[in-house]
Amino acid sequence: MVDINKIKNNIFSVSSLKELEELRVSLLGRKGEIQTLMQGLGKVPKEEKPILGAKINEIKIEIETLIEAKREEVKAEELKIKLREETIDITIPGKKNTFGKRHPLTTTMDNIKEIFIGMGFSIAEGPDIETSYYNFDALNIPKSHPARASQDTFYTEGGYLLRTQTSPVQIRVMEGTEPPIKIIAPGRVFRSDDVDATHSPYFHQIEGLVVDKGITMADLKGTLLAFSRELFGQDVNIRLRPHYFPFTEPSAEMDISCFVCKGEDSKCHVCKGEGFIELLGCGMVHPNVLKAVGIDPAIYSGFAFGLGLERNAMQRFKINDLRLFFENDLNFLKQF
Ligand code: 2U9
Repeated sequence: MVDINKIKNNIFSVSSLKELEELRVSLLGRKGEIQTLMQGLGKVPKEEKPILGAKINEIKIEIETLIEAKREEVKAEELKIKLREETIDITIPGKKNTFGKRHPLTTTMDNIKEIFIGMGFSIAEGPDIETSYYNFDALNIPKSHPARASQDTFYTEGGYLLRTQTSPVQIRVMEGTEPPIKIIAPGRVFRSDDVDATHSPYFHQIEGLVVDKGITMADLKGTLLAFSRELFGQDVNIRLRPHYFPFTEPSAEMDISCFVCKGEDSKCHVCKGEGFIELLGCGMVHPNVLKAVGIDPAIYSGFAFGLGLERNAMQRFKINDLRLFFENDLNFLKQF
C-alpha cells in the first residue's frame, strides 16, 4: 500500500504551484502511484477486490482534496509575494498621450466650407474618374484646348480621365436640378504635372456655383467679398482683374488686399510689395454651359468661382513648399 502520511507531508511541504503540479502528476497521473495501485487490483483475490478498490478510491479522494486545498494556499501566497514586489513607484514619470491633429489642408477646407455653408450654400460631390463630356465638352472647353492633351490630363483605359477640376460636379448638379442652385464642390483633382515646390499631380479645389433668375456680377462680387473677409479678416478688400476662362463670360481673377502688410510694405514677403494677393478665378457662367445642361440662359444666369486649396493654405500658414502637405512628416504636421 502507499504511505499516506508521507504523501501528506510531501503535499504540505510544497511551496510553489509548479512543484504541486509535479507532485499531483506523480500521485494521480496516468503513471502515478494511485494508478499503479489500481492496476495491481487485477492480481488480488476476487472477494478482496471491492474492499481494496474502495480503499484506494478513498485515498485518491483524500489526496485530491489535500492538493486542491494546498493549491489555494500556494496561490494566495504567490499573489501576496507578487503584490509586495509590485508596489507602484509614483515618482516614475507617466506616459504621455499624444493626440492627433487635423491636417492643415483639412482645417483650411473645413474653414472655407463653413463660411459658404453660413451663406446658404450646399456641398455637392461627384466622381474622381470622369468622362471628357463632363470634364471638358459641357464646360465649353474647345476640342483643341491644350488642357485636353495627355501631357496635362491623366486618361484611363476605356476613354475615361481623372477630373482636372471639380466643375463636372456642378454640371451633374445642374443636369438634375431646377434653379435656384447654390452649391460648392470641394474635392481632389488631378493634372499631369511633375512634382516641385508649387506643383503636384493631385491637389484640391473648391468651386462654387450660383444659378437663379437675375444673378449678376454684383452678386458674385458681394459673395466673394463676404467670403474673403470671413477668411482673412474684416479689413480685407478685393479687386477683380479681367481674365479668360472658357466656362465663364465675363471672367476675372480676384485678388485680396495683402493681409500681412495691408499694402504698406514695398518689401513684403507675402505680396512681394504688390499690395494684393491672387486668391481665385471667377466669372458669369457661360451661356453655352447653361445650354449644355438644358437651362435657358434667357431666363437664368449664374456666377461661378474656383480656388486651389493648397495655395490658399500655403498663404495662410506661410508654407513655401507644396510637397510638405503630402509627405506626412510629423515634425511639419505637429506645428498646426
Ligand atoms: C461650371 C461653370 C463654371 C469654375 C471656375 C475658376 C474660375 C478658376 C482655378 C483656380 C485655381 C482652378 O485650382 S485652380 O487651378 N479656377 O480660376 N474656376 S471659374 O467655373 C465654373 C465651374 C462650373 C458649371
